[in-house]
Amino acid sequence: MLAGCFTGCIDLSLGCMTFRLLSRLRRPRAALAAVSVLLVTATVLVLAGCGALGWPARVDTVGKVSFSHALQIPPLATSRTGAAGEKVFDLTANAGTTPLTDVAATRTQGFADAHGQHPDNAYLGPTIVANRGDAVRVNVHNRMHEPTTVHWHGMHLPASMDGGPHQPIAPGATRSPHWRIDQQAATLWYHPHPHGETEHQVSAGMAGMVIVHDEAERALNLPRNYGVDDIPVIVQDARFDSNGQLTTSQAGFIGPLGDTLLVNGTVGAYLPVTTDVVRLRLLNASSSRIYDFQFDDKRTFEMIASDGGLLSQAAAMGSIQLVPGERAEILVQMSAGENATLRSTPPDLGTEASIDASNGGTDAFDVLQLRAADALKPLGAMPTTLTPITRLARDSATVQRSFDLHGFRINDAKMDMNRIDETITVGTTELWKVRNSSAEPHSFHVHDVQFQVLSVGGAPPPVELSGWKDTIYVTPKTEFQIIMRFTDYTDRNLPYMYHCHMLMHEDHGMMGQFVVVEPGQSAGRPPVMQESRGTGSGPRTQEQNHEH
Ligand SMILES: [Cu+2]
Repeated sequence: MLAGCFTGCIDLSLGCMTFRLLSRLRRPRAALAAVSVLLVTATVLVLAGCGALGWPARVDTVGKVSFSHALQIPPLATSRTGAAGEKVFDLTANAGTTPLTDVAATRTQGFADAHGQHPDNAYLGPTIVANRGDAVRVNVHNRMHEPTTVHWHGMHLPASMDGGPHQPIAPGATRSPHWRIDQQAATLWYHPHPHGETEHQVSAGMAGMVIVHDEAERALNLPRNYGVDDIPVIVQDARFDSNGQLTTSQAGFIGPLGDTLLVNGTVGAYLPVTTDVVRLRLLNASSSRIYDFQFDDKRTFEMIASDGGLLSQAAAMGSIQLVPGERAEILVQMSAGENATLRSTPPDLGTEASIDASNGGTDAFDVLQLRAADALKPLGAMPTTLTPITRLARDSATVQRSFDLHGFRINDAKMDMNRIDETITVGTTELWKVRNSSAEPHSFHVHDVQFQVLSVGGAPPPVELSGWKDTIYVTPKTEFQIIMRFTDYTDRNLPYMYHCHMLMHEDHGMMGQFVVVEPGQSAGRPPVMQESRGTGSGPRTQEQNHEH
């Protein structure tokens, strides 16, 4: 047990705590002194046992959740028609309070529809729905007292519209990214991406869903009635202090882990079901936690879509594991009058037992109860053949790159906003070898494109990785080969990002930058950015800084 503590706690969690402390101390000498103190303290604490150290104890809420609150459904963002037929959305980024628990209103941050019924909303955000081919513009006005950005996770769009760390929105300012939706129907999402502040802002509530429709998806008999049979399921874990405020006080190597689940901002949520099939759009919007979703009665469900859209065939599955940032659409058959509980059982992190224990690998949760009405509206037979996926052939890749994930670094480098790490020529298909050479959990997310997984540790990918992906778990000591095609949107100066989507890792620099250039062009220079505030992740008071 103690040996397990040493591996699980000292190497991992302490490493991360050291990182956190270092990132908050500007003066190197002070940082060194702090680390020495920390190491001595750590030794004492380990000798005292692994119990109450700040790394998370095992969580198991199965059978303990009352399901007393109806699942909140994020409102649909309203839009108006702008110049040249643009579909224009107006969002605000807000700080405020939200009644998440019975203890007290929680200080949160989120997005609101400026013209919606809840213009001060400060947890999650409205769902943006658009069609393939739509020209969209999203005006994002920052009403907070801190800078933010809005990244369109999974969206294919120009680097200048991507909302990465190079596109900050200062307090009081508005940024208006606009682009044409040029990808297949999918469940995407938006969230802040300010360098060093992403974990703090996302875990305070800043996230929303984007649903893209297209003709191929509309031609299928799939549940498509938003909030009725087509349900956003935005899953986050949180930890509340005794005052009902969010805290990230307990963290493994993987990052902060909560003991309470929120679905669409609802604790203990149930969903009234009125149709014999429901489509759940599962989004893991947690900062660190990995879920393995399944039903209490072990019923199978049909997985119909991964990050980038529909699979070629519906896949009957008993469980689906999702890392932060990943999505899956599933169809669940329901019988009249029954209840079915979506759970998360201990995920397979592919790590040693001691590492599992401090990184959520032994945790279980009741997530969402589906409550079927006494009479259900039949939706008819669901399709099994969904949409053709053109496979990108391994030998079509003319460029190979390798990415080694270790510590909080990629290829032994920390994110530098002024350094372009990779230069990609437009029109090229590339094969990326992404390897986690450490013993700890990491993930990999690529902006701009959806990729296909060619192999996992040399074997063909499992069915859940058989479609279009933008985020994958990268199992320790395993190489994932992914293939992608860069078709357009060149900009030699403004980069896209690739990074671990465990937000604490990302904030600590586990990220790199690539530009897509014209043939023969070299990378330019990113615009000079002011140094990030460098506060990094971690617990800190989220001030209510509403502009009124
Ligand atoms: Cu990582």
